[in-house]
Amino acid sequence: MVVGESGLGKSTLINSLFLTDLYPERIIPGAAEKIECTVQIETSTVEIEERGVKLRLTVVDTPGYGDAINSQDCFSTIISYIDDQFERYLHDENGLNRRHIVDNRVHCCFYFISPMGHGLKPLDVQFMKAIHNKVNVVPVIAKADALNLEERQRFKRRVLDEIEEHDIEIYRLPEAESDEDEDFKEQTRILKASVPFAVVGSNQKIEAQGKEVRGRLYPWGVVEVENTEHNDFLKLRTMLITHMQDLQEVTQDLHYENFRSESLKRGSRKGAEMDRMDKDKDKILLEKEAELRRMQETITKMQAQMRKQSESEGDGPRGKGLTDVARILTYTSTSWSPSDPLTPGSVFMSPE
Ligand SMILES: Nc1nc2c(ncn2[C@@H]2O[C@H](COP(=O)(O)OP(=O)(O)OP(=O)(O)O)[C@@H](O)[C@H]2O)c(=O)[nH]1
Ligand SMILES: [Mg+2]
Repeated sequence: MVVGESGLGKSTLINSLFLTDLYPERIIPGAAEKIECTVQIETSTVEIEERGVKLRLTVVDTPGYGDAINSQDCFSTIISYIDDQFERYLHDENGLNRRHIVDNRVHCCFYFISPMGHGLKPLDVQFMKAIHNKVNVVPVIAKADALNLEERQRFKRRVLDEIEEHDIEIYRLPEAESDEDEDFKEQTRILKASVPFAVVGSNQKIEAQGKEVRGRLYPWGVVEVENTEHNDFLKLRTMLITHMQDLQEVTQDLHYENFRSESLKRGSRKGAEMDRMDKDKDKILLEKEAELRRMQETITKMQAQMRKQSESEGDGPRGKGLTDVARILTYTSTSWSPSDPLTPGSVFMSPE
């Protein structure tokens, strides 16, 4: 995934990385349109072959971020996209067809930093902090041709210092294992030292020293994209390819686990709430039953007392007694409350 301010060369870098033109008919919006521009997430699948190994990647481009006034919308769209992929994976993992899960989780996010400022902008800090627990963030200094080598080094140092200062967790390349060959160890050391990668992208082929290269033509010469002396493009590409497995593992073990446990917690909180509601319902039902039982007992006692009374007055067992019960029952249903139980004595205090 590529994220960053608009116009920093995200789409161009994707094209340069995968030698494709993802947007051959793209029209770059004018300034007036750019204000309206919101994040539009576009995904494309690319197949790359590296030393005979075919890799299929999903590239997620987020054009226009940072140029819209409503930057919070940009944030939430990208964050929702990342969460959605986790959610889908979790759903598939819990489903029946677990063998054929398509893993569309975001394993790596190139975060583009403008070379024009003095380091990170407040929005960069805010955004990186919002995603650093969800995805492997790889900071990238865009349009490195805007800086000379000295400025580039200074800028890199500053960005790293600010990342530390703000407790931003970026993706850390793992140390090479001791049994790896020396070349790989050296490569890892160089890659580690190059973070944040200062890159140049281009979709143009230019003639330089008799050969055609991807690059940018300036009056003073050509900046070659695939030249490690000119910029870190090749290092970024190497990092992505050689550490793809580690990026996936960190996503699985750290970011996805975070998401999964959060989602379980959310689920169990919901479950506990439902349990509590069920218990409350049971309690109310029990109270109602006890209430009914008490009423029933009162009525039975009253009936017995009435029967006794009418027998002693010489009336038949039915008649007056029944009307009294009817009256009492009406009374009971309107004014009886569990805290104010009627005693048979008070019931017989007939208003007449
Ligand atoms: N100088 C310089 N210009 C570049 C570089 N990469 C891209 N550009 C130019 O910057 C402009 C914007 O490039 P895009 O790739 O469209 O930028 P984006 O980040 O995708 O922009 P949005 O999609 O609007 O977010 C184009 O004119 C590119 O040619 C670079 O490394 N150096
Ligand atoms: Mg773009």
